[in-house]
Amino acid sequence: MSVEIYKKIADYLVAAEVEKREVVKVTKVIKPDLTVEEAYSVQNLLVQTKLDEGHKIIGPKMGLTSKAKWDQMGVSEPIYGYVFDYMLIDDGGVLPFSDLIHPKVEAEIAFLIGEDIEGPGITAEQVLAKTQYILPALEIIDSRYENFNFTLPDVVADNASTSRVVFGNAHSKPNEFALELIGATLSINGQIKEHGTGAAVLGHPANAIAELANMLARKGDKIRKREIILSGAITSAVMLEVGDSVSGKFDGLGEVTFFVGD
Ligand code: OOG
Ligand code: MG
Repeated sequence: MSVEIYKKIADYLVAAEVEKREVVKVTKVIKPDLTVEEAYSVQNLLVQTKLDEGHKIIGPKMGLTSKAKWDQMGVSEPIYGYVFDYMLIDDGGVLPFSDLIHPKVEAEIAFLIGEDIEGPGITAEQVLAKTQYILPALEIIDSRYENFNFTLPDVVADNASTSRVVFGNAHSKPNEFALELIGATLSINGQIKEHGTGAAVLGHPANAIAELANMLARKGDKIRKREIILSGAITSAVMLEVGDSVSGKFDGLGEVTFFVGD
């Protein structure tokens, strides 16, 4: 019985993404008592649907890892979702606005993983030792829910609003920087919209990756070699419009940009 309802919710959310239309949150119209654990079962089915369609996982991602995001979204617990190959946009490339519903952008620090990381009990130090490179990134989130209005189980079921990602071309070794001290700015059309530091992400972005490994361990899963993982937005997300020229600048890590086309 429950598997049927999880599948119904997964299909509801995949259809919203494919048809590029917002829907009412699951806890309002399908299952008011959906728990976070059940929501991850829905997410598993949604991910499986995409795998069955031939899409490949680039890596899991963390979300809701900073106070700025907690205050903006009204949900204050870290979550994870999955980034797929069809979501990638080249650094300096174009995001067609008409492909999405109501996109927002976030500045994030990404980790290219050099060795499998299997929880529980993983620490930030272990994550850094198994990280090959650090990359600057911009994530484009596009909640399938109207007005980005959701509860924790809703957003987990919706693959953590994951939609598109731009990874920067610059690669840095993790030991070259104190990631918690890196300053990041998010600018649109040359104007700074948001700024923050790496420490905003659970004290240190590697803590977010460690937390991810420990959360994945609860379902018998792990972080895999060669995955590229977003550690979560440093600042609030910013709404995008056609014609926006977007830039994320990270001290020492470099810049990543994209343009919003129609
Ligand atoms: C959920 C996704 C959050 C992040 O980096 O915090 C996220 C949302 O805000 O819609 O990707
Ligand atoms: Mg994000």
